[in-house]
Amino acid sequence: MKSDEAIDLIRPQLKQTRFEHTLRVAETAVTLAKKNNQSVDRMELAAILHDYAKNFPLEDLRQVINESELPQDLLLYHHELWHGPAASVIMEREHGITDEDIRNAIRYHTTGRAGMSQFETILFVADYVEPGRTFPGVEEVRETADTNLYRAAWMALRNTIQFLVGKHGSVYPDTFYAYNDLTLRLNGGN
Ligand code: DGI
Ligand code: FE
Ligand code: FE
Repeated sequence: MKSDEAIDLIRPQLKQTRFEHTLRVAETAVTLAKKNNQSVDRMELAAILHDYAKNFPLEDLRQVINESELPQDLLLYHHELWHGPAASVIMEREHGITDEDIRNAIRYHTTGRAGMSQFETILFVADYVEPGRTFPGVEEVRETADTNLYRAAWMALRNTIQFLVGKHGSVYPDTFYAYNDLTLRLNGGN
């Protein structure tokens, strides 16, 4: 799939503000891909597709997960966690996306996971720091992303965990696994 085909695919599925977010994520991810010698075209495609299922009815997302090989425990957690995994399945089944890096980047873009590839980490960070984001602390993560991709991902995970715990929410295990994995990778075991 080419990026203009991907844009035609997502545009009718997304609200205007979500579509604009997606274009900013793509631009940010492409910049980070260039800086880290990752494949620019594949990164752009992953970014354009990452929120494909974000505005789907929740019953549709639930059904996609139910009828897939995805872990069913996703359905016990916040519905915000459903659109990435669901999109990765739909892209493979209905749109012939077989590229593992692209599918994993889409699948794990919300939660992260232990052992994220550099490709996945770039989309994860780009989604967090795109210029439209105004989370508390985002500016520090944005600056860090320029020089230390994995530290930026660690900071984004830390902020998200703190945010979720602060509002007494649940945290999906993959988010903790991602945070712990990067803590060990960055600090060598502390
Ligand atoms: O789809 P976007 O808004 O672009 O961003 P996203 O896919 O990263 O969704 C982010 C929201 O999901 C984030 O603001 C918090 C929420 N969320 C709920 N439960 C969890 C979670 N995020 C993570 N990482 N882990 C959770 O368990
Ligand atoms: Fe998302
Ligand atoms: Fe997004």
